[in-house]
Amino acid sequence: MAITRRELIQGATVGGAGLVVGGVVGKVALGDDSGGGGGASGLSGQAQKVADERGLSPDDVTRAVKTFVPPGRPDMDTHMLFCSGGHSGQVLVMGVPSMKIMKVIGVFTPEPWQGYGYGSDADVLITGGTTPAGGGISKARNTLTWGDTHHPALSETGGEYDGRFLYINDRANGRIGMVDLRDFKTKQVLDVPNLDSSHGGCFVTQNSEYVHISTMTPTLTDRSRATDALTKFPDIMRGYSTFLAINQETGQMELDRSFQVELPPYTQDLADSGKLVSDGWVFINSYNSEMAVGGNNEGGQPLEVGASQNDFDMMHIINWKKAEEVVKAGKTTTINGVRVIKLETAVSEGILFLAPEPKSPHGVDVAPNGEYLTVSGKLDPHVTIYSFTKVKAAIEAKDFERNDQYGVPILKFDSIVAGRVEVGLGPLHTQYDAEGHGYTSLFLDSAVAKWSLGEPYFKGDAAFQLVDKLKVNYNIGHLVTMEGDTVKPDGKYLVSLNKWSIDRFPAIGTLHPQNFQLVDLTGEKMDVLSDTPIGVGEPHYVQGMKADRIKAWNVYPPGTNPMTMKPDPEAVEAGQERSERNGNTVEVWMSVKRSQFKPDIIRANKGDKVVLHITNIEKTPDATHGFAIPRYNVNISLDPGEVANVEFAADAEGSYAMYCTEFCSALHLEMQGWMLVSA
Ligand code: RUQ
Ligand code: CUA
Repeated sequence: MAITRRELIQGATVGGAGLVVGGVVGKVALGDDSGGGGGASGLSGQAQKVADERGLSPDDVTRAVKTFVPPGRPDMDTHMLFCSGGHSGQVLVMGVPSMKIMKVIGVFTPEPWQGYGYGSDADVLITGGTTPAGGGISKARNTLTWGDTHHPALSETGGEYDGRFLYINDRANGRIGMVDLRDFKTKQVLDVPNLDSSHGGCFVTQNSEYVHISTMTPTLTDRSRATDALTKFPDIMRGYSTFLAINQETGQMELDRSFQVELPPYTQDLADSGKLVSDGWVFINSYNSEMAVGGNNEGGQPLEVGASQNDFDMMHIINWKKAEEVVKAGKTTTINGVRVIKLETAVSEGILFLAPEPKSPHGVDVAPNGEYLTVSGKLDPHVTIYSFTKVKAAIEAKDFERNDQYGVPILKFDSIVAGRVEVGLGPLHTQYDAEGHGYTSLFLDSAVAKWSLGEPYFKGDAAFQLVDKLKVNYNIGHLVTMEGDTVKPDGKYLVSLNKWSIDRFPAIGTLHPQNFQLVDLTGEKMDVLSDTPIGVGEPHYVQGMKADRIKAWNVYPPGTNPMTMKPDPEAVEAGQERSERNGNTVEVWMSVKRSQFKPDIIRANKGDKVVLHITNIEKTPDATHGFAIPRYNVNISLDPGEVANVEFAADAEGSYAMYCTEFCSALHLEMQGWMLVSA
């Protein structure tokens, strides 16, 4: 049974193409239940009857056929979305075009089904989650019970997704998590020094040398100066662009190989990595270069007014390859456990430059060829497209307008802009297809604008033109095209991430779900294929990857600890189970399989330390077992082959019926045992 299924799943990723082509799809698409006949022009027989009964128009039927995934055809979800779960602190994995949620991955909050966050050694929320050096308030952060997952960043090789790791930042608390795509589990939560918050600055460099994360609100690195923080804001607050070095084997971020570039205390916002011609550079847009601090209750202006004074804010342009050399040369200062290139050094070494961006900018998105950088102005109906070639030439020629108050050179707007396109109201984010189109979300218009880039994609009058506009429902924030952040977008679909849904779903209370709209990009006009309610968090941003890039393990080799993906020294095989008492420590080596725990009785005295090493000795995929101890908040999940180590104090006496939380077999309810804690 299991082998058949595995073959099917492998068929989906390896040999799936054979299933898709040929007569199978043709027959289903035409809805001919007799298995023959049926014309490409329309429906026949029963399919037409059903469409009529349900009041479906021919367009509805076409959309349904484009998105329907028949039972048992996993290969037909050609792409996978990795979605931030917003305030849920989790990541959602969804299939495209089905738009079905396949997985919820706990990152910054516990995920009960997978036993994530309940005290096993796989619980990086408790055992990790702080910087080795302590990021100032790490202890307080350890008690955090939520995070705001924001910008997912899939690892890349040569600017293409490689299906190895996923990084995601915590907007609220300046942390970053790493999900291992071998088993889709979170392996690291890092509390990034000198970052109190972060927004859209999370991405990987072209070959995943680094994952980047930058401050949003500037940081008070000397926490003892809170009283002066707002009055001496320009002097004592700073931004930080962080390059976290990635271990290529494990995906772990290694702080001792990482560095930061200190930035002016503007509010650094969205960021993106250079690619191909611009590899080695990063771009961070900012707002509030006015350095407004609010204070409407202390005689000041509201922040929204103070931060909207300037006609231009500043895009930060950082040469990270050069920064790497400066770090190697030792020209850094260690602040809170990380090497920092101070602002003066960044200027004198030619690492940091600024470029004017119009009207409360949002988003900086690098085109697939690395040449174009698109910035939106939230208060400007245009997108501005910069040319990297021009940026580089201006830097080399030292063609600067002036320096800002920190001495950072500001490039001349007119000498680096390639084009501007009037797209509509409230432009935010841009994605691309492979043919040289940009797709920009318009928050105020509730629309997606499709427009053309310049050469080599479009020449002369055809360049920088609005091509199409699509209404979405409603208030779009981000949007994503498949592989749209890479050098090779796979532009068949776009997903519009809408903040509001108002009337799109049945009434389910005063807070409506957010709405992911799947958009077909293959026709001349963009077309909305489906609405998908998302009732979790505020799913903020998403990356979409070809499904066949995922090389997830089907089952762990026996005795694997997911934290290392290697054999766990405490793993047991059948027959090796035992318990030992050593002073006040009770240590148990337990196996689990259908349908028993062995040993199934644990005896402890009140005050003992209990250490459990639990091995799921099953080899069959999906033969997962849970292990829960009521009232002790112990809730572990063990996939076949997996080992978990748990430690807790037996501090409450009584008899506790441990049980398997997974409906694993006909005798699942009998998969139970006792923990007896005596006075
Ligand atoms: S950024 S507003 Cu991802 Cu638009 Cu948060
Ligand atoms: Cu194991 Cu239920």
